[in-house]
Amino acid sequence: MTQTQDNLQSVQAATPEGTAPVGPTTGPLTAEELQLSARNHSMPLEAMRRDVTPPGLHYVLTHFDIPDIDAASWHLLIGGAVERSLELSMAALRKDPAITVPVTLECAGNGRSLLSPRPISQPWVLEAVGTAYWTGVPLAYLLGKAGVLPSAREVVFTGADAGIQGGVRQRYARSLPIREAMRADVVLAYTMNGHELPPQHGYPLRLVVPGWYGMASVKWLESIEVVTAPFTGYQQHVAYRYQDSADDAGTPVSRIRVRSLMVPPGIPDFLTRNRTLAAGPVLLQGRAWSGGGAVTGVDVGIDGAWLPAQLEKPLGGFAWRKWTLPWVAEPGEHVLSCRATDATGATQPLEQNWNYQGMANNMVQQVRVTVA
Ligand SMILES: Nc1nc2c(c(=O)[nH]1)N[C@H]1C(S)=C(S)[C@@H](COP(=O)(O)O)O[C@H]1N2
Ligand SMILES: [Mo]
Repeated sequence: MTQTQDNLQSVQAATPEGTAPVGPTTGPLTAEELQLSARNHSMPLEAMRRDVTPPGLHYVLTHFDIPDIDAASWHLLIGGAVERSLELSMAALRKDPAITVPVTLECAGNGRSLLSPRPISQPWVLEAVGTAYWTGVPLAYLLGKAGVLPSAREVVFTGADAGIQGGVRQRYARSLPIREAMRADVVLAYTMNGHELPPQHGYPLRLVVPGWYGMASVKWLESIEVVTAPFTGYQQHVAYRYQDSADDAGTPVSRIRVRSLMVPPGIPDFLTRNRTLAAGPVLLQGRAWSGGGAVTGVDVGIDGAWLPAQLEKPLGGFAWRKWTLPWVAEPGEHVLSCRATDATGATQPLEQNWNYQGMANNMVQQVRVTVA
């Protein structure tokens, strides 16, 4: 029996109903994690050479199955604490005023597999990120049309996808505080980089909430409900919380913490991904973003010594910013890293900030290179 199968058995033993959450582990990667990571791919870091991530290179995270939706018969329902409920077809939505917003989306679980002990879920390394231009109707426009009542507190977004998580049968649903929902840049998108949404990214319509971790951007959107009390659905109340332990109610995950990543220089070894680079001048480059405020600086660490990188203009308020740093690589082993700071003064930690669900681990990336 392989190591992975052994591990699968131990996970099943710990969860006799197959429903209880499995606690963090220092053991080898489990078969469940492998299964999730084969479905949900990340963005190869070399894609950061481009301002915009082609859909096939953009990360994907889908909790359940990708629905197969017939856009011709699909409708969006808007209701709850509104003056008038709306039922809109794709044809009707396409006639409404449209905006295009460049947005860096990042999964809140990015960096999870690097934590020790490691929470069992989608085992992202560092690359659960991507940047796209999303086009569609501003959410605030449609909420204005429906007429939000003064008693409104949150807006609940429900997708067409259903499944079971933590033993709870559910449709994927998340809420936003009314204040965030009324922001001018929150969009109900029907195109990604100018093309119809790919099935895995929410066809025919998805929400995109710039600056928030990806869980807020509900795909395969079917209904929008304005509510007068805090939403307590699974993905709001149980998942996506900063918890110290299983018993801690925790606090909700919202905006993306500041992070930068580097395009690993040189060429990789197939199996280990260790990098080999020729001696001489090389332009190190990467991207930095934050949902908290504009990125104000990126420092690049070369064997522990920090140098300020050159920043280019960001693509938008909540889209990544390119950075570069010229380096003269000398023969030997080197460790490269990058560390971003945003307008709130937040900077990336050098040590892991552990939490029970493995949320928002924005610890600085380290790239080992052999210069020969
Ligand atoms: N309906 C629905 N929306 C969803 C999800 C989902 O599983 N179902 N996953 C969320 C999570 S956790 C993330 S990180 C983003 C990922 O968006 P992407 O796959 O387009 O990159 O979608 C969010 N929206
Ligand atoms: Mo996510």
